[in-house]
Amino acid sequence: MAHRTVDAPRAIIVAVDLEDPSRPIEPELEEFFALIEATGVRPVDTVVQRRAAVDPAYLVGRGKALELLERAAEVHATHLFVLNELRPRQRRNLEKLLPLPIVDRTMVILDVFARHARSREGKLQVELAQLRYRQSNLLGAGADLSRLGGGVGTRGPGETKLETDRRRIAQRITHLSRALDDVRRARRTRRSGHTREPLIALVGYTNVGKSSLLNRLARSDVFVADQPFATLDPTVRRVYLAPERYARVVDTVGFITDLPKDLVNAFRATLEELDEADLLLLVNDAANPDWPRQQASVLTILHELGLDAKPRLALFNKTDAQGGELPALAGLPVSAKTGAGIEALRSELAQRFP
Ligand SMILES: Nc1nc2c(ncn2[C@@H]2O[C@H](COP(=O)(O)OP(=O)(O)OP(=O)(O)O)[C@@H](O)[C@H]2O)c(=O)[nH]1
Ligand SMILES: [Mg+2]
Repeated sequence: MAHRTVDAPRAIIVAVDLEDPSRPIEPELEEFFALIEATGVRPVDTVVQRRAAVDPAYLVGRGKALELLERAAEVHATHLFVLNELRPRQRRNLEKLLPLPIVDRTMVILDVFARHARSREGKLQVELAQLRYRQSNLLGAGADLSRLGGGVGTRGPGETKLETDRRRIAQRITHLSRALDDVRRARRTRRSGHTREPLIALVGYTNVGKSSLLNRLARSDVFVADQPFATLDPTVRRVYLAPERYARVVDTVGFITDLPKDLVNAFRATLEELDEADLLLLVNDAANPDWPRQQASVLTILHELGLDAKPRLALFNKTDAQGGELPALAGLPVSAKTGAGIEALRSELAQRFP
């Protein structure tokens, strides 16, 4: 046993609950914990304040901010994580009050993306989104994740000390954009050589089991994990539908509520794969009581991507782990884990692509 342990960064989380009945805070907080854990940081305490509107100066009221300071010291927090969108003024004020680096939700999502990107295109897209976010939020060296060491942001673009020099950030952005164009051109050329087999895209909220379904359908071995954004790069597998009939099924990045704009833009090219799909398989997680909220976000994002007219088929995955009743006819029940419903799905697809 090692005597010296490297302590994982410890997060104190702050959130304002706006008491909007259409947006209960619990599922959003739970999702935030999962995102934070995926960056290697341990959530140790949470401070939630209910109020009608966020405080323009400190996000929470000043009194609550002082309480936050106390609690952060008590639990030996190393970072402050903020659930709500943080304006530059609120960030600056909180920075003055608390001796902790501040990390917002977009930065967390970007960090998870950076950890999981494997392809050259994926890596370029994430670094570009991180730099753009830093630029547009005027995050100075103080807010730079990569200087914290340990968990958050160690995969960020900061290794090259770019953060100290805005002009070099701009240059790096230009360089990355060009490199990305090259990679995309190459991908397009590759794609134009493809067969006329129908293209089916798995879409849905992160962690609903899209990659697991692909594996079930294609008997493949694509990476699956119980964490947000396990998949970043589009993966295509050939799937058997019926004798001598196959489709190509593409699995891609999952969606999340309030997907940061910089990320939607960064991943637009990847998501363009969806434009070419003949059918979208809309995957829901039947075992997650929060699925209606997740489904609503997915529909919003598809709308923003201009994909409203695309034929779709809704699926409810994880039916093996689901307790309550599913709304009748809302979608095809399947389980990637047990294989239940998979043959029904296969024949439904075969019917759609005769
Ligand atoms: N019980 C149960 N668990 C499942 C099922 N399908 C997937 N899972 C689990 O759900 C978690 C997420 O599965 P993934 O296939 O990685 O989900 P994904 O939608 O590809 O997730 P991202 O790529 O991260 O967006 C894993 O722990 C899977 O083992 C299922 O049918 N039943
Ligand atoms: Mg996946």
